[in-house]
Amino acid sequence: MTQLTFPEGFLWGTATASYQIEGAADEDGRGPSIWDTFSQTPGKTWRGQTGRVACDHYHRTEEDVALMASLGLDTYRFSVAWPRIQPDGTGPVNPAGIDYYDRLVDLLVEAGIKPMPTLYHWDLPQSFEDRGGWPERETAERFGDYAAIVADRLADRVHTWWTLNEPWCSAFLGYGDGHHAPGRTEPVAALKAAHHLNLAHGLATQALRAAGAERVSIALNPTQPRGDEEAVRIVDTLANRVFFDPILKGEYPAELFERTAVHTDWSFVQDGDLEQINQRIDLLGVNYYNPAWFRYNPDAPESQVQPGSAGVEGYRPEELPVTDMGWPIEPTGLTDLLVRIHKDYGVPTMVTENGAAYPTGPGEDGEVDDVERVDYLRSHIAAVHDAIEEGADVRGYTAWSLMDNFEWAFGYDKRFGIVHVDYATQKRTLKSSAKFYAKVIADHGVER
Ligand code: IFM
Repeated sequence: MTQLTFPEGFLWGTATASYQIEGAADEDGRGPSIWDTFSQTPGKTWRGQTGRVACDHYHRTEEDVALMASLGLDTYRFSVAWPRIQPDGTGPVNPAGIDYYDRLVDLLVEAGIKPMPTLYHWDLPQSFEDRGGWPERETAERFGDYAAIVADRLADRVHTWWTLNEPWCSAFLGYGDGHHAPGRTEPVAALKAAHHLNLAHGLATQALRAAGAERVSIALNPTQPRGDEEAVRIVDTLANRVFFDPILKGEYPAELFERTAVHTDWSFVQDGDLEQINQRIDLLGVNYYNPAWFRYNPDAPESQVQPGSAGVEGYRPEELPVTDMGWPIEPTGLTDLLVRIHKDYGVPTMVTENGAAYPTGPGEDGEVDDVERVDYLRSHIAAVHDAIEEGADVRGYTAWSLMDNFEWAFGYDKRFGIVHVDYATQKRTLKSSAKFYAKVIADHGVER
């Protein structure tokens, strides 16, 4: 075994998201979000489960921050629920909502953990969706206002801000194949949503800077495509460069317009939008779980999730092991992705999510020995080290997730936590992976 040591200042964190852990869905003035509506719609989530109670983190915040401190975390990436701050998405601030995050930030700072809020992790106030949702420009504009409200209160203590989490999911799962809220299946709406999410990022970045934010970023979930050259280029354009290029270069790739011309002429991109989007960011957040494989086949129909993808078909190599999500395990994909972003865009990165679902629960002795997750984390942390060795400027690693939680359409069936949650009692138990991760943090490195 060789000990791989990380550069000084490299940060170790965990991440969660408001709707996945908080619960308290109707408390202290929180308004409904698209995920409340979607999860209460029959057939949309596993066993009709919702985030109404989730991990009850809203009432157990102190206990959970103490848990984080016991792991020695440098950072914690949580998300702010827009419907707690502005129950209708616009208009007056709900004092109890902003007070809640103010207290969370204080608790983190007291525990020596750098707070990293994400402003949007999918819980759009329902009132926006009632007026058209992300395909409407108004949603992006109001997001800028909301960012200013949150930053005004928290910016003095926040280490790094993340405007959006995985806008690909919001646009293409939310409005393309409909597996996520709001559950629409409209290709044009998905493309409009992608643009308005980019615009929302740009407007929020400017609002955050104006309020004195020190570091601003966005957490993307780029696909790491593998397969033949043609298919890889197309997927990269449609799924990755639709975000990378406007945010980091101020342009959309011409091939994106060509391949989606069957759906739209993109006239919803207004003069000046690309300048608004192309704001300086301090680093790029990269969420990575697995690569995806594609081949070019001129007869393949467009996949519903990705408008413009006609001619590309996905496949899965049989030989790779998979997690409980059925996602193949391939750590080199993370190295390749980080190195590629470094080479093509020259921006520092942070791994803002990485982890694996496994069902392991407590044994007779009460211990949760999730050996597969330990292997997954070990190999992927080593893959980050490989990327650094290859020249990528990677500033940190964030395990998804701190605790088991509401895994969207999969409900509570899939467990990503390094901390086990017994949903009947809300008891938290450190899994072997949490103990392993605490040692990685203490050693500032991992053995391979
Ligand atoms: O749980 C999600 C998270 O909300 C966003 N990224 C992927 C995770 C696992 O599916």
